[in-house]
Amino acid sequence: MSEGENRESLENLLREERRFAPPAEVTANANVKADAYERAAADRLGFWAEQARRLSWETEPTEVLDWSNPPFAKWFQDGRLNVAYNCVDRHVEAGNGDRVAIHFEGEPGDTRTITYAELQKEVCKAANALTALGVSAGDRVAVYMPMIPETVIAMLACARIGAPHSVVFGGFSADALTSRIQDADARVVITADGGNRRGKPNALKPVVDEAATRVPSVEKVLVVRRTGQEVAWNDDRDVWWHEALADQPDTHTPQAFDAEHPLYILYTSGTTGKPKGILHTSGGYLTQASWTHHAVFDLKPETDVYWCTADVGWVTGHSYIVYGPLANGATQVMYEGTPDTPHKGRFWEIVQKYGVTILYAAPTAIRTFMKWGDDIPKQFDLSSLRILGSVGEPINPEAWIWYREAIGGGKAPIVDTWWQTETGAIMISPLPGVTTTKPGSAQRALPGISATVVDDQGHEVGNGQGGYLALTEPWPSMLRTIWGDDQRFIDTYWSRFEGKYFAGDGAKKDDDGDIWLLGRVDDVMLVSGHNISTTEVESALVSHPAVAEAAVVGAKDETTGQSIAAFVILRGSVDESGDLLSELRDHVGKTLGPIAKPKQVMAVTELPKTRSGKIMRRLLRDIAEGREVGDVTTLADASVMDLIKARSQK
Ligand code: 6R9
Repeated sequence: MSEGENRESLENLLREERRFAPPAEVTANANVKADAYERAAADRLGFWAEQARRLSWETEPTEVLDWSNPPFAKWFQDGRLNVAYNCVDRHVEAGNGDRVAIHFEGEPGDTRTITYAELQKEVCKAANALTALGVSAGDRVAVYMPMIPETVIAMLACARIGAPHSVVFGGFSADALTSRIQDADARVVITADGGNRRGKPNALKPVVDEAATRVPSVEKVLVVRRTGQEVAWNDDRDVWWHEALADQPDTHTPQAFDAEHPLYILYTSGTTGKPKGILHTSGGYLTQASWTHHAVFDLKPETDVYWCTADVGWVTGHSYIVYGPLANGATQVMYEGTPDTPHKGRFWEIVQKYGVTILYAAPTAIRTFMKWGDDIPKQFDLSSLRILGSVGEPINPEAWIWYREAIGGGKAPIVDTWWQTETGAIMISPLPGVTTTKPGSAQRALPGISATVVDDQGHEVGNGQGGYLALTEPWPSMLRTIWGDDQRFIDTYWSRFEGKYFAGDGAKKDDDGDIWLLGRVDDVMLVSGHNISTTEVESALVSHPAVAEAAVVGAKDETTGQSIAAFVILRGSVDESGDLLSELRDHVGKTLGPIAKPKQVMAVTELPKTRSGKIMRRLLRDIAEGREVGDVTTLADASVMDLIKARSQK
């Protein structure tokens, strides 16, 4: 390797030796066993053809993959199916209409129980209502909703009539909503008066009103009444959801669509540039969403109670609240609000109340619970939990251990699932009945998935080395393109390494060949010629008992190129002092080596995060380099930056 190449690959700093074998009873009853890896390796396409048979097809596909025009994949292309039929009707037809599909828990404490039979009726009515509003197959529908059952019903109704939905986070601004409506050219928007957040109604309709004024092509706005708050009304354009559905029959004949028919567009902001409309299609997407949900969460639809705490506006909500679990006939919990309303034990109260067995949450939430302390989950009976999932960011080993001990009773296996909006479904994860887990590592590509770590030249690195995560074979739920921009699709994902998908994440292989995700490559720090991962330095900081959360960035430095600036949230009871901050620097030095020692450590009370809980390091870089703070429109709470700025000027 030349010096240049050497400089480009990530240093391998963190050592984590703890190991956890799967519990014997999970292994004995696991949906997917160790042999799946060998079967899939021997015949990858045959493996996916087998998984496609989990679905009900109107016309069974005979062809698995057409990769004759890479990177434009076609999966199961001569198959035809209806996605909503697969998620709802077939369970009713199989005699499971009385099974609960959704236990809804509103933030104010109101509840609804919706069986599969009831869900079918609602989806049919909504599909009929959309058709009556003039929506037909291929038309795009924007969905701007709180976390309520109507959101799921709206998405399934769109899928049922072949109208791709574009769900926009209920927290995004009118600007963000406007650009997404425009880009997808949606003429119908489904929204609500508002949702409940932090103990009060949070208005949504005014944001849609503003967007609709700016995009005159919006013809109809369908409005769910959730909070009952006052709304402005445009008689030509606005329609109440309950009125539109009231007149409609509760039956609807599902039409089959081609496997490659567009199912949805979901915008991902990335770090720069205009948001990318990630396009997902039907047959391959649903196959992988369904199979991964079955395999990774080991779902037993008759007995499990599953809860994914994500917002539906994030891809995690699409694949692991709507399409995967419902395709599998799961019973799930859906919660409208925030984890600390009305009290900090809300999540655990819900787990206890419904007997949740499988919980899927984000590291940001886990670190927050850790900061609030063990005493809170201890007040609830969490013994029903048997599988714990993590998604969205690398999970720091200390947070992983806390999750396992304080929430999982020291026995529930943790599945750290790596994937992206673009991948559509989980790609790298332990299997709960198979994998001996390692805190902080997503470990291994799932059966049927080909992932590896490559160097700057695109060559696979050896064990113990770092580089870039790449996917080396197409997969069923892969994005098909960026909506309206094939060239950007090629440039963004398929041009960095010949013939491979570039995920944009740094990664390393450990001595066993297991994969550790190291953060976005845009965030990697270059200190005196060494590429250092944000994840590893943050994990080292979080492993100090005084630290609850940490974010690090590389700031311009005259002598070392970049130096490491750390922002830490201290645990509740800790007293912040100059001594402690220098102790933290030394702690990182001892854990990872002197090269990773932060030059500055700043104690803060909040970190800037997106709605899906990802730390926005670019904003912290602005602070560390003393610049004006950049675009904050996708922050969950934009006021956080003022707090941090005020601290940094002290
Ligand atoms: C599902 C989702 C994708 C990016 C991805 C990576 C990070 C997600 C992770 C993880 C380490 C995990 N990411 N899961 N990093 N370990 N288990 O999050 O989709 O919002 O598109 O984000 O999130 O950086 O590239 P999306």
